[in-house]
Amino acid sequence: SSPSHFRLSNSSFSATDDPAAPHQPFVIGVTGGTASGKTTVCDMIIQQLHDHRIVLVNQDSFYRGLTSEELEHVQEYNFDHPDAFDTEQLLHCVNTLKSGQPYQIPIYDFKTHQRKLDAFRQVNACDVIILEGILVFHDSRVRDLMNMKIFVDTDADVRLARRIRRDTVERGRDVDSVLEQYAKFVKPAFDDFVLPSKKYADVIIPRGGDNHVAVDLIVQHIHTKLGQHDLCKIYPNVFVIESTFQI
Ligand code: UZR
Ligand code: MG
Repeated sequence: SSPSHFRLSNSSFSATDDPAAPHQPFVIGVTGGTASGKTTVCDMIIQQLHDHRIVLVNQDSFYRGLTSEELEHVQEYNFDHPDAFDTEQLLHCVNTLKSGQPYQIPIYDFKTHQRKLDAFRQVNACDVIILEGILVFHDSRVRDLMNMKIFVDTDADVRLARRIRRDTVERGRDVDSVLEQYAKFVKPAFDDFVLPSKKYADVIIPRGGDNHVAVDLIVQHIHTKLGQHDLCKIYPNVFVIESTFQI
């Protein structure tokens, strides 16, 4: 390479704040009530961070498949309770990705309430992990893996309206069953588990995906933490090496 070029690693960020520690992915947790716009906010962040390797891990993927007995009484099953998720496996997934190794994420089917037996989504080493879901702030071990915690705060009536539309159009349900489940499980679990987890947030985004200013600010912060972007702007001659992670 030309001597006029400096060589830098792209990642000045270290999750432990120890300059000698190996670089680890930056982990962002995104939570909020059902249909608050979590996935939209994540998609907007991902679009704007296109120059980094990002993996989106959705807590929904870690729903336990229901047993045949549970399936017989599916109206009684509480999908909004922390026990509905395999949190041990979620921890294993994020820890594996943080250590720079790939992971096979299960695929959950909302129509059958089962995991696909023969299919996975393979995700590879990355610079940023976004961990999204209604209860990702519930378990302190999961929270402790996060470098930045975002709570998407959208009014309950807006969320219910979206939830009805989504569950009938995308998840194969009828309006009556959505409303019944909302009153019986979704709202009480929001009050008991989701809302109390707001206190752990570093950033609270009002109005979810409609809030472009908030998403821009978050993306700027991540760029700063990851280093590369601003260095390229300030020192256009600086040569940035693609990646320093070992797979
Ligand atoms: P988001 N859920 C289902 O409707 N069916 C399932 O098989 C598994 C989960 C719902 C769950 C929760 N609750 O409110 C929602 N119910 O998915 C979480 N009832 O998904 O974060 O995208 O809103
Ligand atoms: Mg979602």
